[in-house]
Amino acid sequence: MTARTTRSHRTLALVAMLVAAACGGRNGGSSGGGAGSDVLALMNARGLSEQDVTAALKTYTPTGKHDEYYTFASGGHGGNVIVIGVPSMRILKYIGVFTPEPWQGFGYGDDSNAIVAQGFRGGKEITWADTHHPALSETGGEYDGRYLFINDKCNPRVAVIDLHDFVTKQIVGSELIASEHGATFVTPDTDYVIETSQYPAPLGGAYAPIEEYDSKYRGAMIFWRFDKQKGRIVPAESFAIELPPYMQDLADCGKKGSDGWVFCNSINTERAYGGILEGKPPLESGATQNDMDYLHCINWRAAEAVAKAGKTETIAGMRVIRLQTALDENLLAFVPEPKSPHGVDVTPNGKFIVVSGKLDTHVSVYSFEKIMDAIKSGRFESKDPYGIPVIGMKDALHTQVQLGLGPLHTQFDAKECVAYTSLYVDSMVAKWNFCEGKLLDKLAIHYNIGHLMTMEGDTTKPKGKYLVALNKLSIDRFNPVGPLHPQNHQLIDISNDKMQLLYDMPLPLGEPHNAQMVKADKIKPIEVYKPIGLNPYTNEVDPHATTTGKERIERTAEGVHVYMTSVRSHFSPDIVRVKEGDRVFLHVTNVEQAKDATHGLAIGGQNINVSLEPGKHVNIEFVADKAGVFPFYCTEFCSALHLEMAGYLLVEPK
Ligand code: RUQ
Ligand code: CUA
Repeated sequence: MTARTTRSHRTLALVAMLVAAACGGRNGGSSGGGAGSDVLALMNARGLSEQDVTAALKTYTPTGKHDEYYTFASGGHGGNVIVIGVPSMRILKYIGVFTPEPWQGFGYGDDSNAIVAQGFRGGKEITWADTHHPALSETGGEYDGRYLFINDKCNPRVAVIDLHDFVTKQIVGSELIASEHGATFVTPDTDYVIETSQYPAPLGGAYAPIEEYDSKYRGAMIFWRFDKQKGRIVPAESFAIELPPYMQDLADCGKKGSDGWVFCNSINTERAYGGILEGKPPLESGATQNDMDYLHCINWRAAEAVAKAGKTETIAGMRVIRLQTALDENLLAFVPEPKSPHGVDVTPNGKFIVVSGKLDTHVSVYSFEKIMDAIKSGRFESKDPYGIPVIGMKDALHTQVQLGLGPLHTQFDAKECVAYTSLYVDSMVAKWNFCEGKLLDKLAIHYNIGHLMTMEGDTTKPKGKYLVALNKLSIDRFNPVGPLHPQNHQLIDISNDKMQLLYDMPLPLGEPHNAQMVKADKIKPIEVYKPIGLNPYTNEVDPHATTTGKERIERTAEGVHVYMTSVRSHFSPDIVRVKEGDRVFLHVTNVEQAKDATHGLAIGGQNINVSLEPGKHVNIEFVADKAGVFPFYCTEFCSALHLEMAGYLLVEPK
């Protein structure tokens, strides 16, 4: 038998099996004609291999079928979040976060403007962000499906997205720090959302010459207190810990036995700051002189008590535990980590901390128990220049495993002790065993892998099954679209000993830094806003909500208040008369409750575009500063008479 006929036979058998399964055995034994040979012909015509066909069958999701998992991916410098179904890799939604999102009517005139404005810094309007790390809220170390957090690396901010309606509800930021990267990470019960500075600067936004880097520049880790009941961060109950001017990077919280601690890696413990034109080495070479940087081990529960006891100083409105206090209170110890490390990930059992050295071929697996032993017995090998005790590498290490070039991030399997690490330089995923320190399998992925995500793979109960490689810049992968390439998510089947690549998904937005994947049945979104008149930003019936028959226009000292309803297929009132210079308040309630009764309201020349999902109430405020005739209309194709769902704003000249 030739290789080709063997392949055909195996494929036929596979197809026959599938057809049999699908048709309840009607075409069971047929291995020659019918559906089987059609599929073979199709495979030949499209040049598909048996591998391709299995991959297709593992991902294809027929019309009307739902996906088993949700992915929440960062939209990179799109400043948003992308919701994707797994395994189909179909995009389900873009959630506007720091960046206005017209489809959601987010940031185009209604109450959401106030959310976007929460993200302005020092009076500057900022409407973009570099979103990196989404984090799902957890209860007992497992995803609870309620909230999603995401950070902005450029303008240090953290956003709260409520997953009951997939809407951004809050943005917080502190001028304590000038940039960040290590965010967002949650404690196992989401008591805190952690955000850590990256590029050191004087705390609170002051100026100091860069030559005073060692003495005046600092890092800080912010613990944003999260109120799960209200679904909001409480800045007044949040606090920070001052850190030395290293570039703190990613963090992960302890779990189970290590709950109460957070581990944060760092780069540039050399404290290089560049100066190419001033005769100094570029930052990148200055920052890679040492063989070791420092893994920061922080006792956040003890820090919380220190903050509660008032041993803080307020800087830029944030309560800060100064470095000396942190030392006096034993909140902080270092462990050496090789060499310009990147990812840090706590294993699901909470016993080990995995760190990848970007410039080292190993992953280092530290033992929480050993670290605690060293701290308790005061066994330190040295102190850093700021007096922070450093535990000896051998006193903390469980094992090191050589995986390949440029290891970055690690995720975990449902199978005991099994981990997956991205290898940026090799463009591979390594599967390995962190208990025994053994490499198990490697898979070449397309190119430039950064993060990778397994199903609930950073919780205490990973679900295995799929892994997504988040690859930066999809050179040569898809039809060319000019010099700015899409990014590429690759779906990988990890249910067997050998990993199998299943699917390439171009992502036409910013770098897909990181993602979280959660079992779909944990997410329970509402379908309409109830009761009618609900304001999604207060989660209460809006005081300006209107019911059918109560629509009206009232002129007050502040301006003109229009109480409007929308219903298929009209706005009422549909003629709004105001005078040039009037402040106009449009209070619009969508009084419908059918799932598909979404309207939109757009007004020409005013940059106003809001989304009116069933039951939702919005408040729009603007100044009618130009006399003229401004048609407004519904932007969602809501009915056969959708085009007729329109009205006029008439601004009479003064
Ligand atoms: S980082 S590619 Cu912004 Cu998460 Cu590692
Ligand atoms: Cu309402 Cu179109």
